[in-house]
Amino acid sequence: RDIQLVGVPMDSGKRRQGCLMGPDAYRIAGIVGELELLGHRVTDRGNLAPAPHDPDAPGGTIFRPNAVIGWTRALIDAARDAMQAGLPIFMGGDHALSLGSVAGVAAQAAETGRPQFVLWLDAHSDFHTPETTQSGNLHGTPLAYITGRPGFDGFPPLPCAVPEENICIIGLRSVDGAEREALTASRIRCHDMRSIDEHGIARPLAAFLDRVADAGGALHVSLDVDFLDPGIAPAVGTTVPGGATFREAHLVMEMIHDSGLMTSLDLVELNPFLDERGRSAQMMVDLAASALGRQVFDRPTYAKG
Ligand code: DIR
Ligand code: MN
Ligand code: MN
Ligand code: MN
Repeated sequence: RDIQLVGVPMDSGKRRQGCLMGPDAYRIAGIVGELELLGHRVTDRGNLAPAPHDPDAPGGTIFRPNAVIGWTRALIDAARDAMQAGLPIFMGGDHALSLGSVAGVAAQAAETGRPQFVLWLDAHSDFHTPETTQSGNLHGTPLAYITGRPGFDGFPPLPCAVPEENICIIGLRSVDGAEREALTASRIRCHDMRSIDEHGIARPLAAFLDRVADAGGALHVSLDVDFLDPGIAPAVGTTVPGGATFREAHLVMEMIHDSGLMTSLDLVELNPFLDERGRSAQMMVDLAASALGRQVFDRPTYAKG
């Protein structure tokens, strides 16, 4: 496949700084070579910059809203462009980049007549609006923006909302009150860590992949470092204990590969300043490689649920 690496050194989605070093950490961890080894053509499109935006006043309840708006604007265009050239991997940068990456790929899918699906691998549900957020950090809001929830004044109008029923979240273990209420009222499929403990991670994923396949959908995968257990990926500002294990995470990626459905990927929230000799960056590159075909033996179809 033609893989398009898009560096997104975005740090304005939350107060703890360091994610702007993410794209370079993935490069140094060898993402280009690893994907080329799998037979892909890889183009590194370099790092994106935000669109011109008003300066953010210090203080305020929301952290750097105008910067996030500038990034969202730039990302919608960049995502559409990169989708036309191949399979984009958005190398973050914090999770606020997904306001733009998902909005852009969904717009592109709509143009080719394909419904957009989103697999959200995260400890958090990121379903706050700027009105319900308690932290004021917009990295907690992308799923609300891309499903068209109100409250995103000043943000680019959403070219094409993602239907709630086309979204599956796996890995949940930190959901705020307002998010829980909104999620319960929504048609988003949610799988918390308890349900993974009880039923395993393969079954809900296989069921979701079947739905994407049946619909002929485009599949965006958004991988937050904090989906993983902090023991295998410490380099994220919002670690939550009890995350996906090494094997659970790789199985998810291997099943995504076998499905042949993934059309775009976010690697988000890596903060190299918090890493231990690059091991979290390496972990994320290895997971991207699994999603793009690294395996021991070929498996023609993923195990159906
Ligand atoms: C929290 C944390 N729910 C917030 N969100 C994070 O700031 O709204 N998402 N870390 O990945
Ligand atoms: Mn997140
Ligand atoms: Mn998270
Ligand atoms: Mn949630």
